[in-house]
Amino acid sequence: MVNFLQRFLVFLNIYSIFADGYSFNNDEHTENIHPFIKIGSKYYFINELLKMNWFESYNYCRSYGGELASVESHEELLALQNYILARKIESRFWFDGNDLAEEGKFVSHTTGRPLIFNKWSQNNPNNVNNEDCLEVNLYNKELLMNDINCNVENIAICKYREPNTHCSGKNSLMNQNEVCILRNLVESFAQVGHRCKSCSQAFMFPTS
Ligand SMILES: [Ca+2]
Ligand SMILES: [Ca+2]
Repeated sequence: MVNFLQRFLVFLNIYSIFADGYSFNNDEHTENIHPFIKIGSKYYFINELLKMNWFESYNYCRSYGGELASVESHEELLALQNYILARKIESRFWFDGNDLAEEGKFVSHTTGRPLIFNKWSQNNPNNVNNEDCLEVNLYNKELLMNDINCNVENIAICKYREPNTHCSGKNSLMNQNEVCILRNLVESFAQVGHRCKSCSQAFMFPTS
C-alpha cells in the first residue's frame, strides 16, 4: 500500500506539470483569447480584409488557435448572420465542412463527423462543377449554406477552439482523450486518498 501511494504522489507531480498546459477551467480560457470576440454564445475571429481558399482558411484559423467555424444550432447561425449584417460585410465565408472524401457526404474536417447543424440554401448542395467545400452566404439577408469550389477565395470565419471539458466517467476509455483519462484517474485516486487519511502519514514519511 505504501508503494502504491508513493507512486500516486509521483503521478500527481507529473500530472500537475502536465495540467499546466491543459487547464480544465473553461473560464480561464475565455479571459485572453484575442483576436476572438463573442458573437452570440461563441467566440469567433473574422478577418474582413483577407480572402483565401478553403484550405488556406482552415490553416489560418488553426494558426490562431481556432478552427474554421461550425454551428450547432440555428441560434448560433443567426448570431453570425446578425453580426455580418450589422458589419455590412459583403462577402462569402468559409465554414468547416467538405465532401472531399465522399461526394454528397459533408463532414466537419475538424471532427471527421457529419455536420451537427446545417441550413442549406435552396437546391444546395448541388455539386455544380464539383463543389466540395462549405461556405455560408447571405441570401436576402439570411445566412445560408452552399457547397462551392474549394479554391474560391472567401473570408474565413474562425471559431475559438474550446478545451475539451467533456470528461464523463460514463464514457468508455476508448472515447476519452488523454487529458480526460488523466483527470479521471487523478479524481479516482484522490477519492481513494481521501478515504485513507489515516495512512497519509505513512506514505508521506515512509519507513525503511
Ligand atoms: Ca461535392
Ligand atoms: Ca452549390
